[in-house]
Amino acid sequence: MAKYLVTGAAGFIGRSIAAALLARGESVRGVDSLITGKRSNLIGLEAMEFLEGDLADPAVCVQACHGVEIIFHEAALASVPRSVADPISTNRNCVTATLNLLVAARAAGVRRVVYAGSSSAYGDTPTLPKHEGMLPNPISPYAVAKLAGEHYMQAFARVYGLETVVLRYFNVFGPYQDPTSHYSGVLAIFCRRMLAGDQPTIYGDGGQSRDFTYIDNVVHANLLAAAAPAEMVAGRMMNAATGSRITLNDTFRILCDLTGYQGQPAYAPPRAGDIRDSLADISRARELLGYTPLIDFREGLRRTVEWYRTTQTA
Ligand code: UD2
Repeated sequence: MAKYLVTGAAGFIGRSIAAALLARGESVRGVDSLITGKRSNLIGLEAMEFLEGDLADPAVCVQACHGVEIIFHEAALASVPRSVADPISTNRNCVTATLNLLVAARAAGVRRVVYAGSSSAYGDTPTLPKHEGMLPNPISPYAVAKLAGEHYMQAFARVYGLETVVLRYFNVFGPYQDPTSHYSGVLAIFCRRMLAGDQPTIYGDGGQSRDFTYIDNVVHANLLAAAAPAEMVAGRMMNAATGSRITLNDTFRILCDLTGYQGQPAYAPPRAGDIRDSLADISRARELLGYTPLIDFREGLRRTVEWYRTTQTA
């Protein structure tokens, strides 16, 4: 019987958490609809019990939660522009799926759920860094959907005593992030294109900034959140990030060095729903989890470029 359930286990973040758990010798079940997750991401995770299914179907949630003690809920339909194009699908895969999972988790006697929140909840307010005491201000359907999941987590902690912990991720990047979709994260897209000698496109003037967070830091935060005493973390929400930011223009220049790309970026109009600046205050995660980032942005980007260099053929 699996002790841990990882939802979205064939996706970028879920697969990385599952790998870390397996490396520790834990028993892990993974569930994924394979809508955006990829079967190839399961290579190396053969010790994980894998269930293909859609959490928007309550029966799948029941099957996934059976016998489990702790859930890492990473399954989602990521991307702000995807949600602008199709808010119904984002709601189904982020909100309906999350509520179904919580209902099934409670019924199965699951002890703790660690939820992948999103920095998009803060919206486009000028205050930096973003701290957890700020009022949420979601401006895209994606941000609304991820924030609704946070509120469900907190409600299930208060009303049913489920130990839920929300980690608000800030622009996670690293190996296994899908670079092939128009809706992929910007660093995955840029790495792939620039390594292939193709021109990347910057939406807006490139002055927008992000607290890009290397995947190992987020995995670390999750493992800490699963292990922290309930009185410290149950029903709480905290940022998971690095606490530093960089603009897209500066990131492009670093990527030129790392990839050898010699051209200029193309510039296109800003995307609807986009946020200008994002930077986390990480003091709450430090205090509640003892979290400190393990890998800084430049080292993370170096490792990421190397991973794409060796795994992408075109
Ligand atoms: C949001 C969340 C992030 C995560 C993510 C999931 C914020 C601040 N961050 O990321 O935490 O939940 O959603 O999808 O809300 N861009 C280009 N060229 C490209 C692709 C993107 O210039 O080819 C720009 C894009 O317009 C944006 C920046 O790069 O200004 C980052 O875009 P992204 O899609 O990687 O992530 P973002 O910030 O929407």
